[in-house]
Amino acid sequence: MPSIRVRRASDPPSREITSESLYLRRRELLAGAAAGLGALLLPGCGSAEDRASRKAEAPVAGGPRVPPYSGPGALTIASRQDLAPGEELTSFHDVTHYNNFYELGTDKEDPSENADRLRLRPWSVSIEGEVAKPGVVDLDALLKGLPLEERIYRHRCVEAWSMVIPWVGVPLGALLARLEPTSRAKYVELETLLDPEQMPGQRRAVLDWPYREGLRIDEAMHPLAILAVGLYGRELLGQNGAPLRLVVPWKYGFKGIKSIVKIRLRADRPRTTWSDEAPREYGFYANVNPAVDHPRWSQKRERRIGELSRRPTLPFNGYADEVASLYAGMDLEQEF
Ligand SMILES: Nc1nc2c(c(=O)[nH]1)N[C@H]1C(S)=C(S)[C@@H](COP(=O)(O)O)O[C@H]1N2
Ligand SMILES: [Mo]
Repeated sequence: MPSIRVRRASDPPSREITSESLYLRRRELLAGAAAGLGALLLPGCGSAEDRASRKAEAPVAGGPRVPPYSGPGALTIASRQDLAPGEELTSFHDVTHYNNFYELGTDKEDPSENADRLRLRPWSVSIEGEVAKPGVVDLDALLKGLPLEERIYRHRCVEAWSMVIPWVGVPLGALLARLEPTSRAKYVELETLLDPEQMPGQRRAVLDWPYREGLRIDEAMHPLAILAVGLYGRELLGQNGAPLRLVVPWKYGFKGIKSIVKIRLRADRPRTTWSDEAPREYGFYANVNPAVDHPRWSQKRERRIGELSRRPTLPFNGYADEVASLYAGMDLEQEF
């Protein structure tokens, strides 16, 4: 993030206030248009990959559900989610081609170009520290029996852009419970794969590899925190952190560590990559907070990828009702 230049789009004129019925009718029209577009894209033209991204090119607006997916890598999803009123999904193409994953390159298009270097199976995860049975576990065994849930979350990068992403994953809390944390476990530390063969970005000391992240145990147990294995109904692609990545929607995107190979329960707070790199710029908590600017840019507004205008950033990325109580009594300007 040191190399980021935030685009300064001129602020848009304030939006017209639309009555609810007008708004709902507009949603229906858009949903109808999206369905019609899908029907026109007949199979047989272009690769499956091409079709999938083209079909998703038009943002899915106001449809009650994420469009069903049955191509390669389709996941069996136990519970699906409706799209919140007024929310539009960011297109599959944008979600998979505008990425931050410095191990695969520092430009936004680099991760999608380098993702095929990752060997996603077999994949093992080292379970360490304050747990009943530490050890190295195969990923499929680790997740076995945990029903996959679809979670449509806003994603707010610290660089002041955002997306709406239909993740597929399991609650982090459910997985941690399985590991039987000891009473001394107060924090969770997560680590990304270290392998310059698969991750060419690690050949340069852009960051202190491997990428590390962490959460307080109560944050980790919060029902909104998930480990994602997919998005848009299908297995994660390498660029999004396959085969296992963290999603904590009320925090800046850099907390969402990708391609996880280690989960360590700890009594003390773990060091984390970005906060070690620039402690004044990236805190341990990294809760989305429009009242605390990044030292080099404002956090008051954000650009939703695929849209022209910028929108206000919401405290805790709009999840304050669910998560603000985790931080009761804390000074969020100091502990950012
Ligand atoms: N290992 C690792 N995890 C990472 C990053 C990274 O560079 N390396 N970038 C972070 C940042 S800054 C963001 S915004 C999100 C981006 O996730 P996405 O590309 O799936 O949208 O991943 C986060 N996780
Ligand atoms: Mo980010």
